[in-house]
Amino acid sequence: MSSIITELKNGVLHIKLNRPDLLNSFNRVMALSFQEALDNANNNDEIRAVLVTGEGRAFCAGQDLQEAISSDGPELERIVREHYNPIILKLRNCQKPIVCAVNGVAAGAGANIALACDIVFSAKSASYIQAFSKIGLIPDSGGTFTLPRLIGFQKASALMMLGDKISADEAEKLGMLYKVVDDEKLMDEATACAEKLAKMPTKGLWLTKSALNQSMTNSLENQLDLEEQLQTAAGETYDYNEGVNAFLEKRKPNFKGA
Ligand code: T3D
Repeated sequence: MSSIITELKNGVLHIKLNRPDLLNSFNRVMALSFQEALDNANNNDEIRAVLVTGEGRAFCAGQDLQEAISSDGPELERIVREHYNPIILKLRNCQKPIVCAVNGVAAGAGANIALACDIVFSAKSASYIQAFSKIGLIPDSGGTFTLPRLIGFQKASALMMLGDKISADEAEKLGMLYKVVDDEKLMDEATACAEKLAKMPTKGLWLTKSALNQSMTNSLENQLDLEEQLQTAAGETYDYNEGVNAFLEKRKPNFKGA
């Protein structure tokens, strides 16, 4: 059984984490397969958006702790360097928008991988746990970068130190995610969003994501310079021309993603 299932449909690469018996926790094979799927999303022009979700009752319980303590398994340093760091960089640097449908509990690296996606939908029954402190670890997978920027330093400190489980509604209220939806509507809503993105100007969306990525660390002056540079690049795309012409001609645009 493959630990990552992929399917390309209507311009969207669906990526499903598939180790449901272990709540989709990551072992090395799954981490490397996930990276491969993200590389494919980035490099294949037919893919214009990505949708990540989990099989079964969980989204992802983070690192497979059996593997982490096994003498045959990769040591902790390699797990972070070769599994989670590349996953987060590939999510943030993927030139296609990434929607995440959190279908159940998201713990440890599983929570921080979800938060690194561009638009996060959550099932109402899902929950979020910065589980690391409970086993003496620090939050990895970009958590110490992303979470304080999403919800503020104080709330992030408390969630990371206490390791409390929070509900989807609470996570939405804190600003951790885009939208909570009823469980039975989760996949329909998240798929509709990904399919909508897949018909939009892909290059423009990537330039937007790139600007947002850099806004995390830039000064206002540097960010304004960056906007000038990226707007110039956006103005050179086919889709910009098509968008303006369609508006003026009062018709629907037909974006190519170029
Ligand atoms: O080397 C390193 O570790 C560095 C990398 C760090 C990155 C990290 O992600 S560290 C954080 C690792 N994750 C956790 O600490 C979370 C562990 N899991 C849980 O706390 C709970 O399972 C949940 C809160 C996520 C869900 O609880 P519940 O009660 O709904 O389910 P459960 O009964 O605990 O789990 C169901 C099964 O999945 C169970 O197996 P069994 O008894 O049916 O055979 C459980 O052992 C297994 N499972 C759940 N999480 C993991 C796991 N097995 C291995 N690794 C897991 N992370």
